[in-house]
Amino acid sequence: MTETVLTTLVDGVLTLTLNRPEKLNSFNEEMHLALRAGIERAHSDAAVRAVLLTGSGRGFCAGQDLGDRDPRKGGPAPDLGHTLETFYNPTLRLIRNLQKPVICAVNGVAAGAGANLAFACDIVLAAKSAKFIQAFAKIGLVPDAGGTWSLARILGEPRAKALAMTAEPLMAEKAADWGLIWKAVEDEALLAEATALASQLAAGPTLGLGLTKQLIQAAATNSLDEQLDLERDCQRKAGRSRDYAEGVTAFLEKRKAEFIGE
Ligand code: LHQ
Repeated sequence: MTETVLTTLVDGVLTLTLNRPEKLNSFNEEMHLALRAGIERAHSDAAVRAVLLTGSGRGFCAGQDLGDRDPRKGGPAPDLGHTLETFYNPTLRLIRNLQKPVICAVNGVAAGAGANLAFACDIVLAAKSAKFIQAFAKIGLVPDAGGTWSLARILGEPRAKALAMTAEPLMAEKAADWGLIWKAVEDEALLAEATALASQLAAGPTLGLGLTKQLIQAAATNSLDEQLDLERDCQRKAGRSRDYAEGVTAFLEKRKAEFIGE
């Protein structure tokens, strides 16, 4: 049977490739579980120092597989809240809580929960031809997979509401202009550029990068006082890491630091 998520580990980069290209990598149960297993591995496997998430074929991810619950078949209405609680929400939380960088390479259309999955990642690169669509309004749903949270925080209410209510596609370059993603790159360059970035981060001071992620995420809800305290605590941890000692030693010896991630 074809694997719904292709997994490789090279030089500390765990690449997870959504792999249902004929369905634009929309999520069925199997792909949900496979993606979650990949992120769980990133949590537990010290050899993983960065994650790269991308899609195979011409799309990144078209959200939930709508064929899975065909209303024409009749029966009671599905409990979509249960689907979120069981599948999407645990994965979103795992990505946000992972103390390692998660890079997303959006290789093509990202629709519905597929778009919002990308926005949950730490650094998002997208092919210039890629577009982001809050497709939910077209099928009577609300944005999920953290979309209302990300869009409102990153874009503010006016743009978040317009994107969500119109389901108008947002092209990659505009998404970058609006600060929703890190950058839009030429289609042919996407994978190489995203892999190079992931490799660079995987060779970085993983503990410090993880703490940096934690700090920036906490800033949205912390007061300045709380954030200053948290920075103190995180810097204390970072200052005790082997990578800090190596970084300063390498600087003094005028050589490139060799971080081990601890
Ligand atoms: C698909 C899908 C798809 C199945 C393309 N399903 N086959 C959470 C809780 C529980 C349930 C509900 O959902 C959620 C969260 C969500 O994500 S809701 C939002 C679900 N996603 C959408 O509404 C997007 C649906 N797809 C589209 O609007 C279009 O396919 C886009 C705009 C993504 C791409 O358009 P095109 O480039 O024109 O491609 P296409 O439409 O021709 O799609 C290619 C194939 O992929 C096609 O199959 P076929 O056999 O005809 O070649 C589509 O049926 C299939 N596909 N999305 N979500």
